[in-house]
Amino acid sequence: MLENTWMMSDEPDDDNEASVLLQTRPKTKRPPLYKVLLLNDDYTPMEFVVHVLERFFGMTHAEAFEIMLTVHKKGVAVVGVFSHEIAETKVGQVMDFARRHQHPLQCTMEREE
Ligand code: TYC
Repeated sequence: MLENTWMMSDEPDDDNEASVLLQTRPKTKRPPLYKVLLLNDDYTPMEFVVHVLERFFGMTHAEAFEIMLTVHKKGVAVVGVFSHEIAETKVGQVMDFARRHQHPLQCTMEREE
């Protein structure tokens, strides 16, 4: 690190010339992505879920029906993968829309590994 003994600092020294030169690979880490999940329940009408998937996730009727059935049978399905901000917006839109129509539909997000 070529740090003089009189520096006595425990902090990483980014401004140290040797450290900068040793940084061969630029840090270009991409931001994490988030899965938006739709959860099954016993009360939300199937047609409502299909409508949600068409309206907020841009699916065709056939795509939306297929995903709705997957959630109905398996309990949960990923309905899209987005940046943190977009995922939060989608979850908010779905939760708002479901609440306004008094359906217990649940939508959540989860960081993708
Ligand atoms: N299980 C619901 C019913 O039988 C349908 C449903 C599907 C509800 C998907 C929620 O995310 C859901 N009416």
